[in-house]
Amino acid sequence: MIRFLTAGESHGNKLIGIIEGIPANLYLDIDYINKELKRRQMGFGRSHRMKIENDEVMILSGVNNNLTTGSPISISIENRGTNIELVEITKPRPGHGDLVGALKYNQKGGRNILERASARETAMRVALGSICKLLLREFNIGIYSHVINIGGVEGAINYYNGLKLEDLNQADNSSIRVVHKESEKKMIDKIEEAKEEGNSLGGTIEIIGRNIPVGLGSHINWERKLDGRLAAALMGIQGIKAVEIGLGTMAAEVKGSSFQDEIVYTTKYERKTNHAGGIEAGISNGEDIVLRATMKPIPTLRKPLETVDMVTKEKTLAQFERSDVCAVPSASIVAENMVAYIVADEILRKFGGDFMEETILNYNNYLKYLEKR
Ligand code: EPS
Repeated sequence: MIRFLTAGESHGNKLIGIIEGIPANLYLDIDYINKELKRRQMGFGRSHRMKIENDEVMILSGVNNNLTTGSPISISIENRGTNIELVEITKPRPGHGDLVGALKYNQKGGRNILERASARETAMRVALGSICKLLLREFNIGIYSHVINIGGVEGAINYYNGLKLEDLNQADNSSIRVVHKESEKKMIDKIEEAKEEGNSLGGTIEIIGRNIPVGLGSHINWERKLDGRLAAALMGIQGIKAVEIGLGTMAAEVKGSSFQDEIVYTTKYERKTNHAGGIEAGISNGEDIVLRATMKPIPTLRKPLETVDMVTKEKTLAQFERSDVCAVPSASIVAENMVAYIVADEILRKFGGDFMEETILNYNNYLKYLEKR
């Protein structure tokens, strides 16, 4: 079982993370972790701060000679873009945590709330999640993502609409992680338009897990269901308002005979289609895991909305400070890494092992068992 914790504020000194439960002898490829951090920092529509930050991890414990030791791994990431004036936020931004957080924690305004609510924290989630990705790499499991909607502009290609694995690798070549060139252009135009207006945009991400074995998660109790755990992990990312699995909300539109995925046997059990998104009864079924997450538009607007001054209680306009216009491409990398965390945790729950060789042995044994079924 893996657990992790992050600490740190958006404009504080650094971010700190601890991850526990990673078996010993996993090769901790620091370049890979730093590359994941870089992927999160790209994206047309991000604020100027992304040019200032150059995220790199420092490993503080749990690793010796690039191999994990089985002890908790602790990491830090330096904050650089911290030279803004940290004024109190007493004109709370609608949709941000400013007001609710200030009331809950008895703060004058939203400053101490936004410092932690900020998506800056997701840099650490990516660093920790990428350790989980490294673990999954040992099992040849890959987690991919691409952007399929920005501000209502729908991408022409998605999982159910002709997406190929090569397309997924292409996502990193796009500044907004969109695989279809024409759609990409329309979405960039939409971001430009929102920027001009002092507005912001949300969008939808598709996340795909490949080569995930049958049998992760369980039907036996609600909190062990793989779909529930993945949904919670995605919903916990800043700004995410909806999560879908497989055909998702489309399930309401079709009859059972066209929704359910018929079972066939080749060299193993397979499905003719994958409307379920690779999960049945909370258990992975061996098909691709297909998830979608929708992010709302960023609440900080250069052309602010109406709010209430927390000092005078008068009607006013929300405070503005440096922010992104659209952070959907970055959120897709965070989503990949949160999914990697859940899948890696499920792998260890099922196969155990205090050191990687042991986990791999157990895993291969299970694959042998499956061959006989
Ligand atoms: C964010 C606002 C911006 C973003 C930040 C998230 O930061 P600042 O307020 O300093 O301009 O750049 O994102 C990151 C720093 C990051 O690493 O993703 C917010 O309000 O959530």
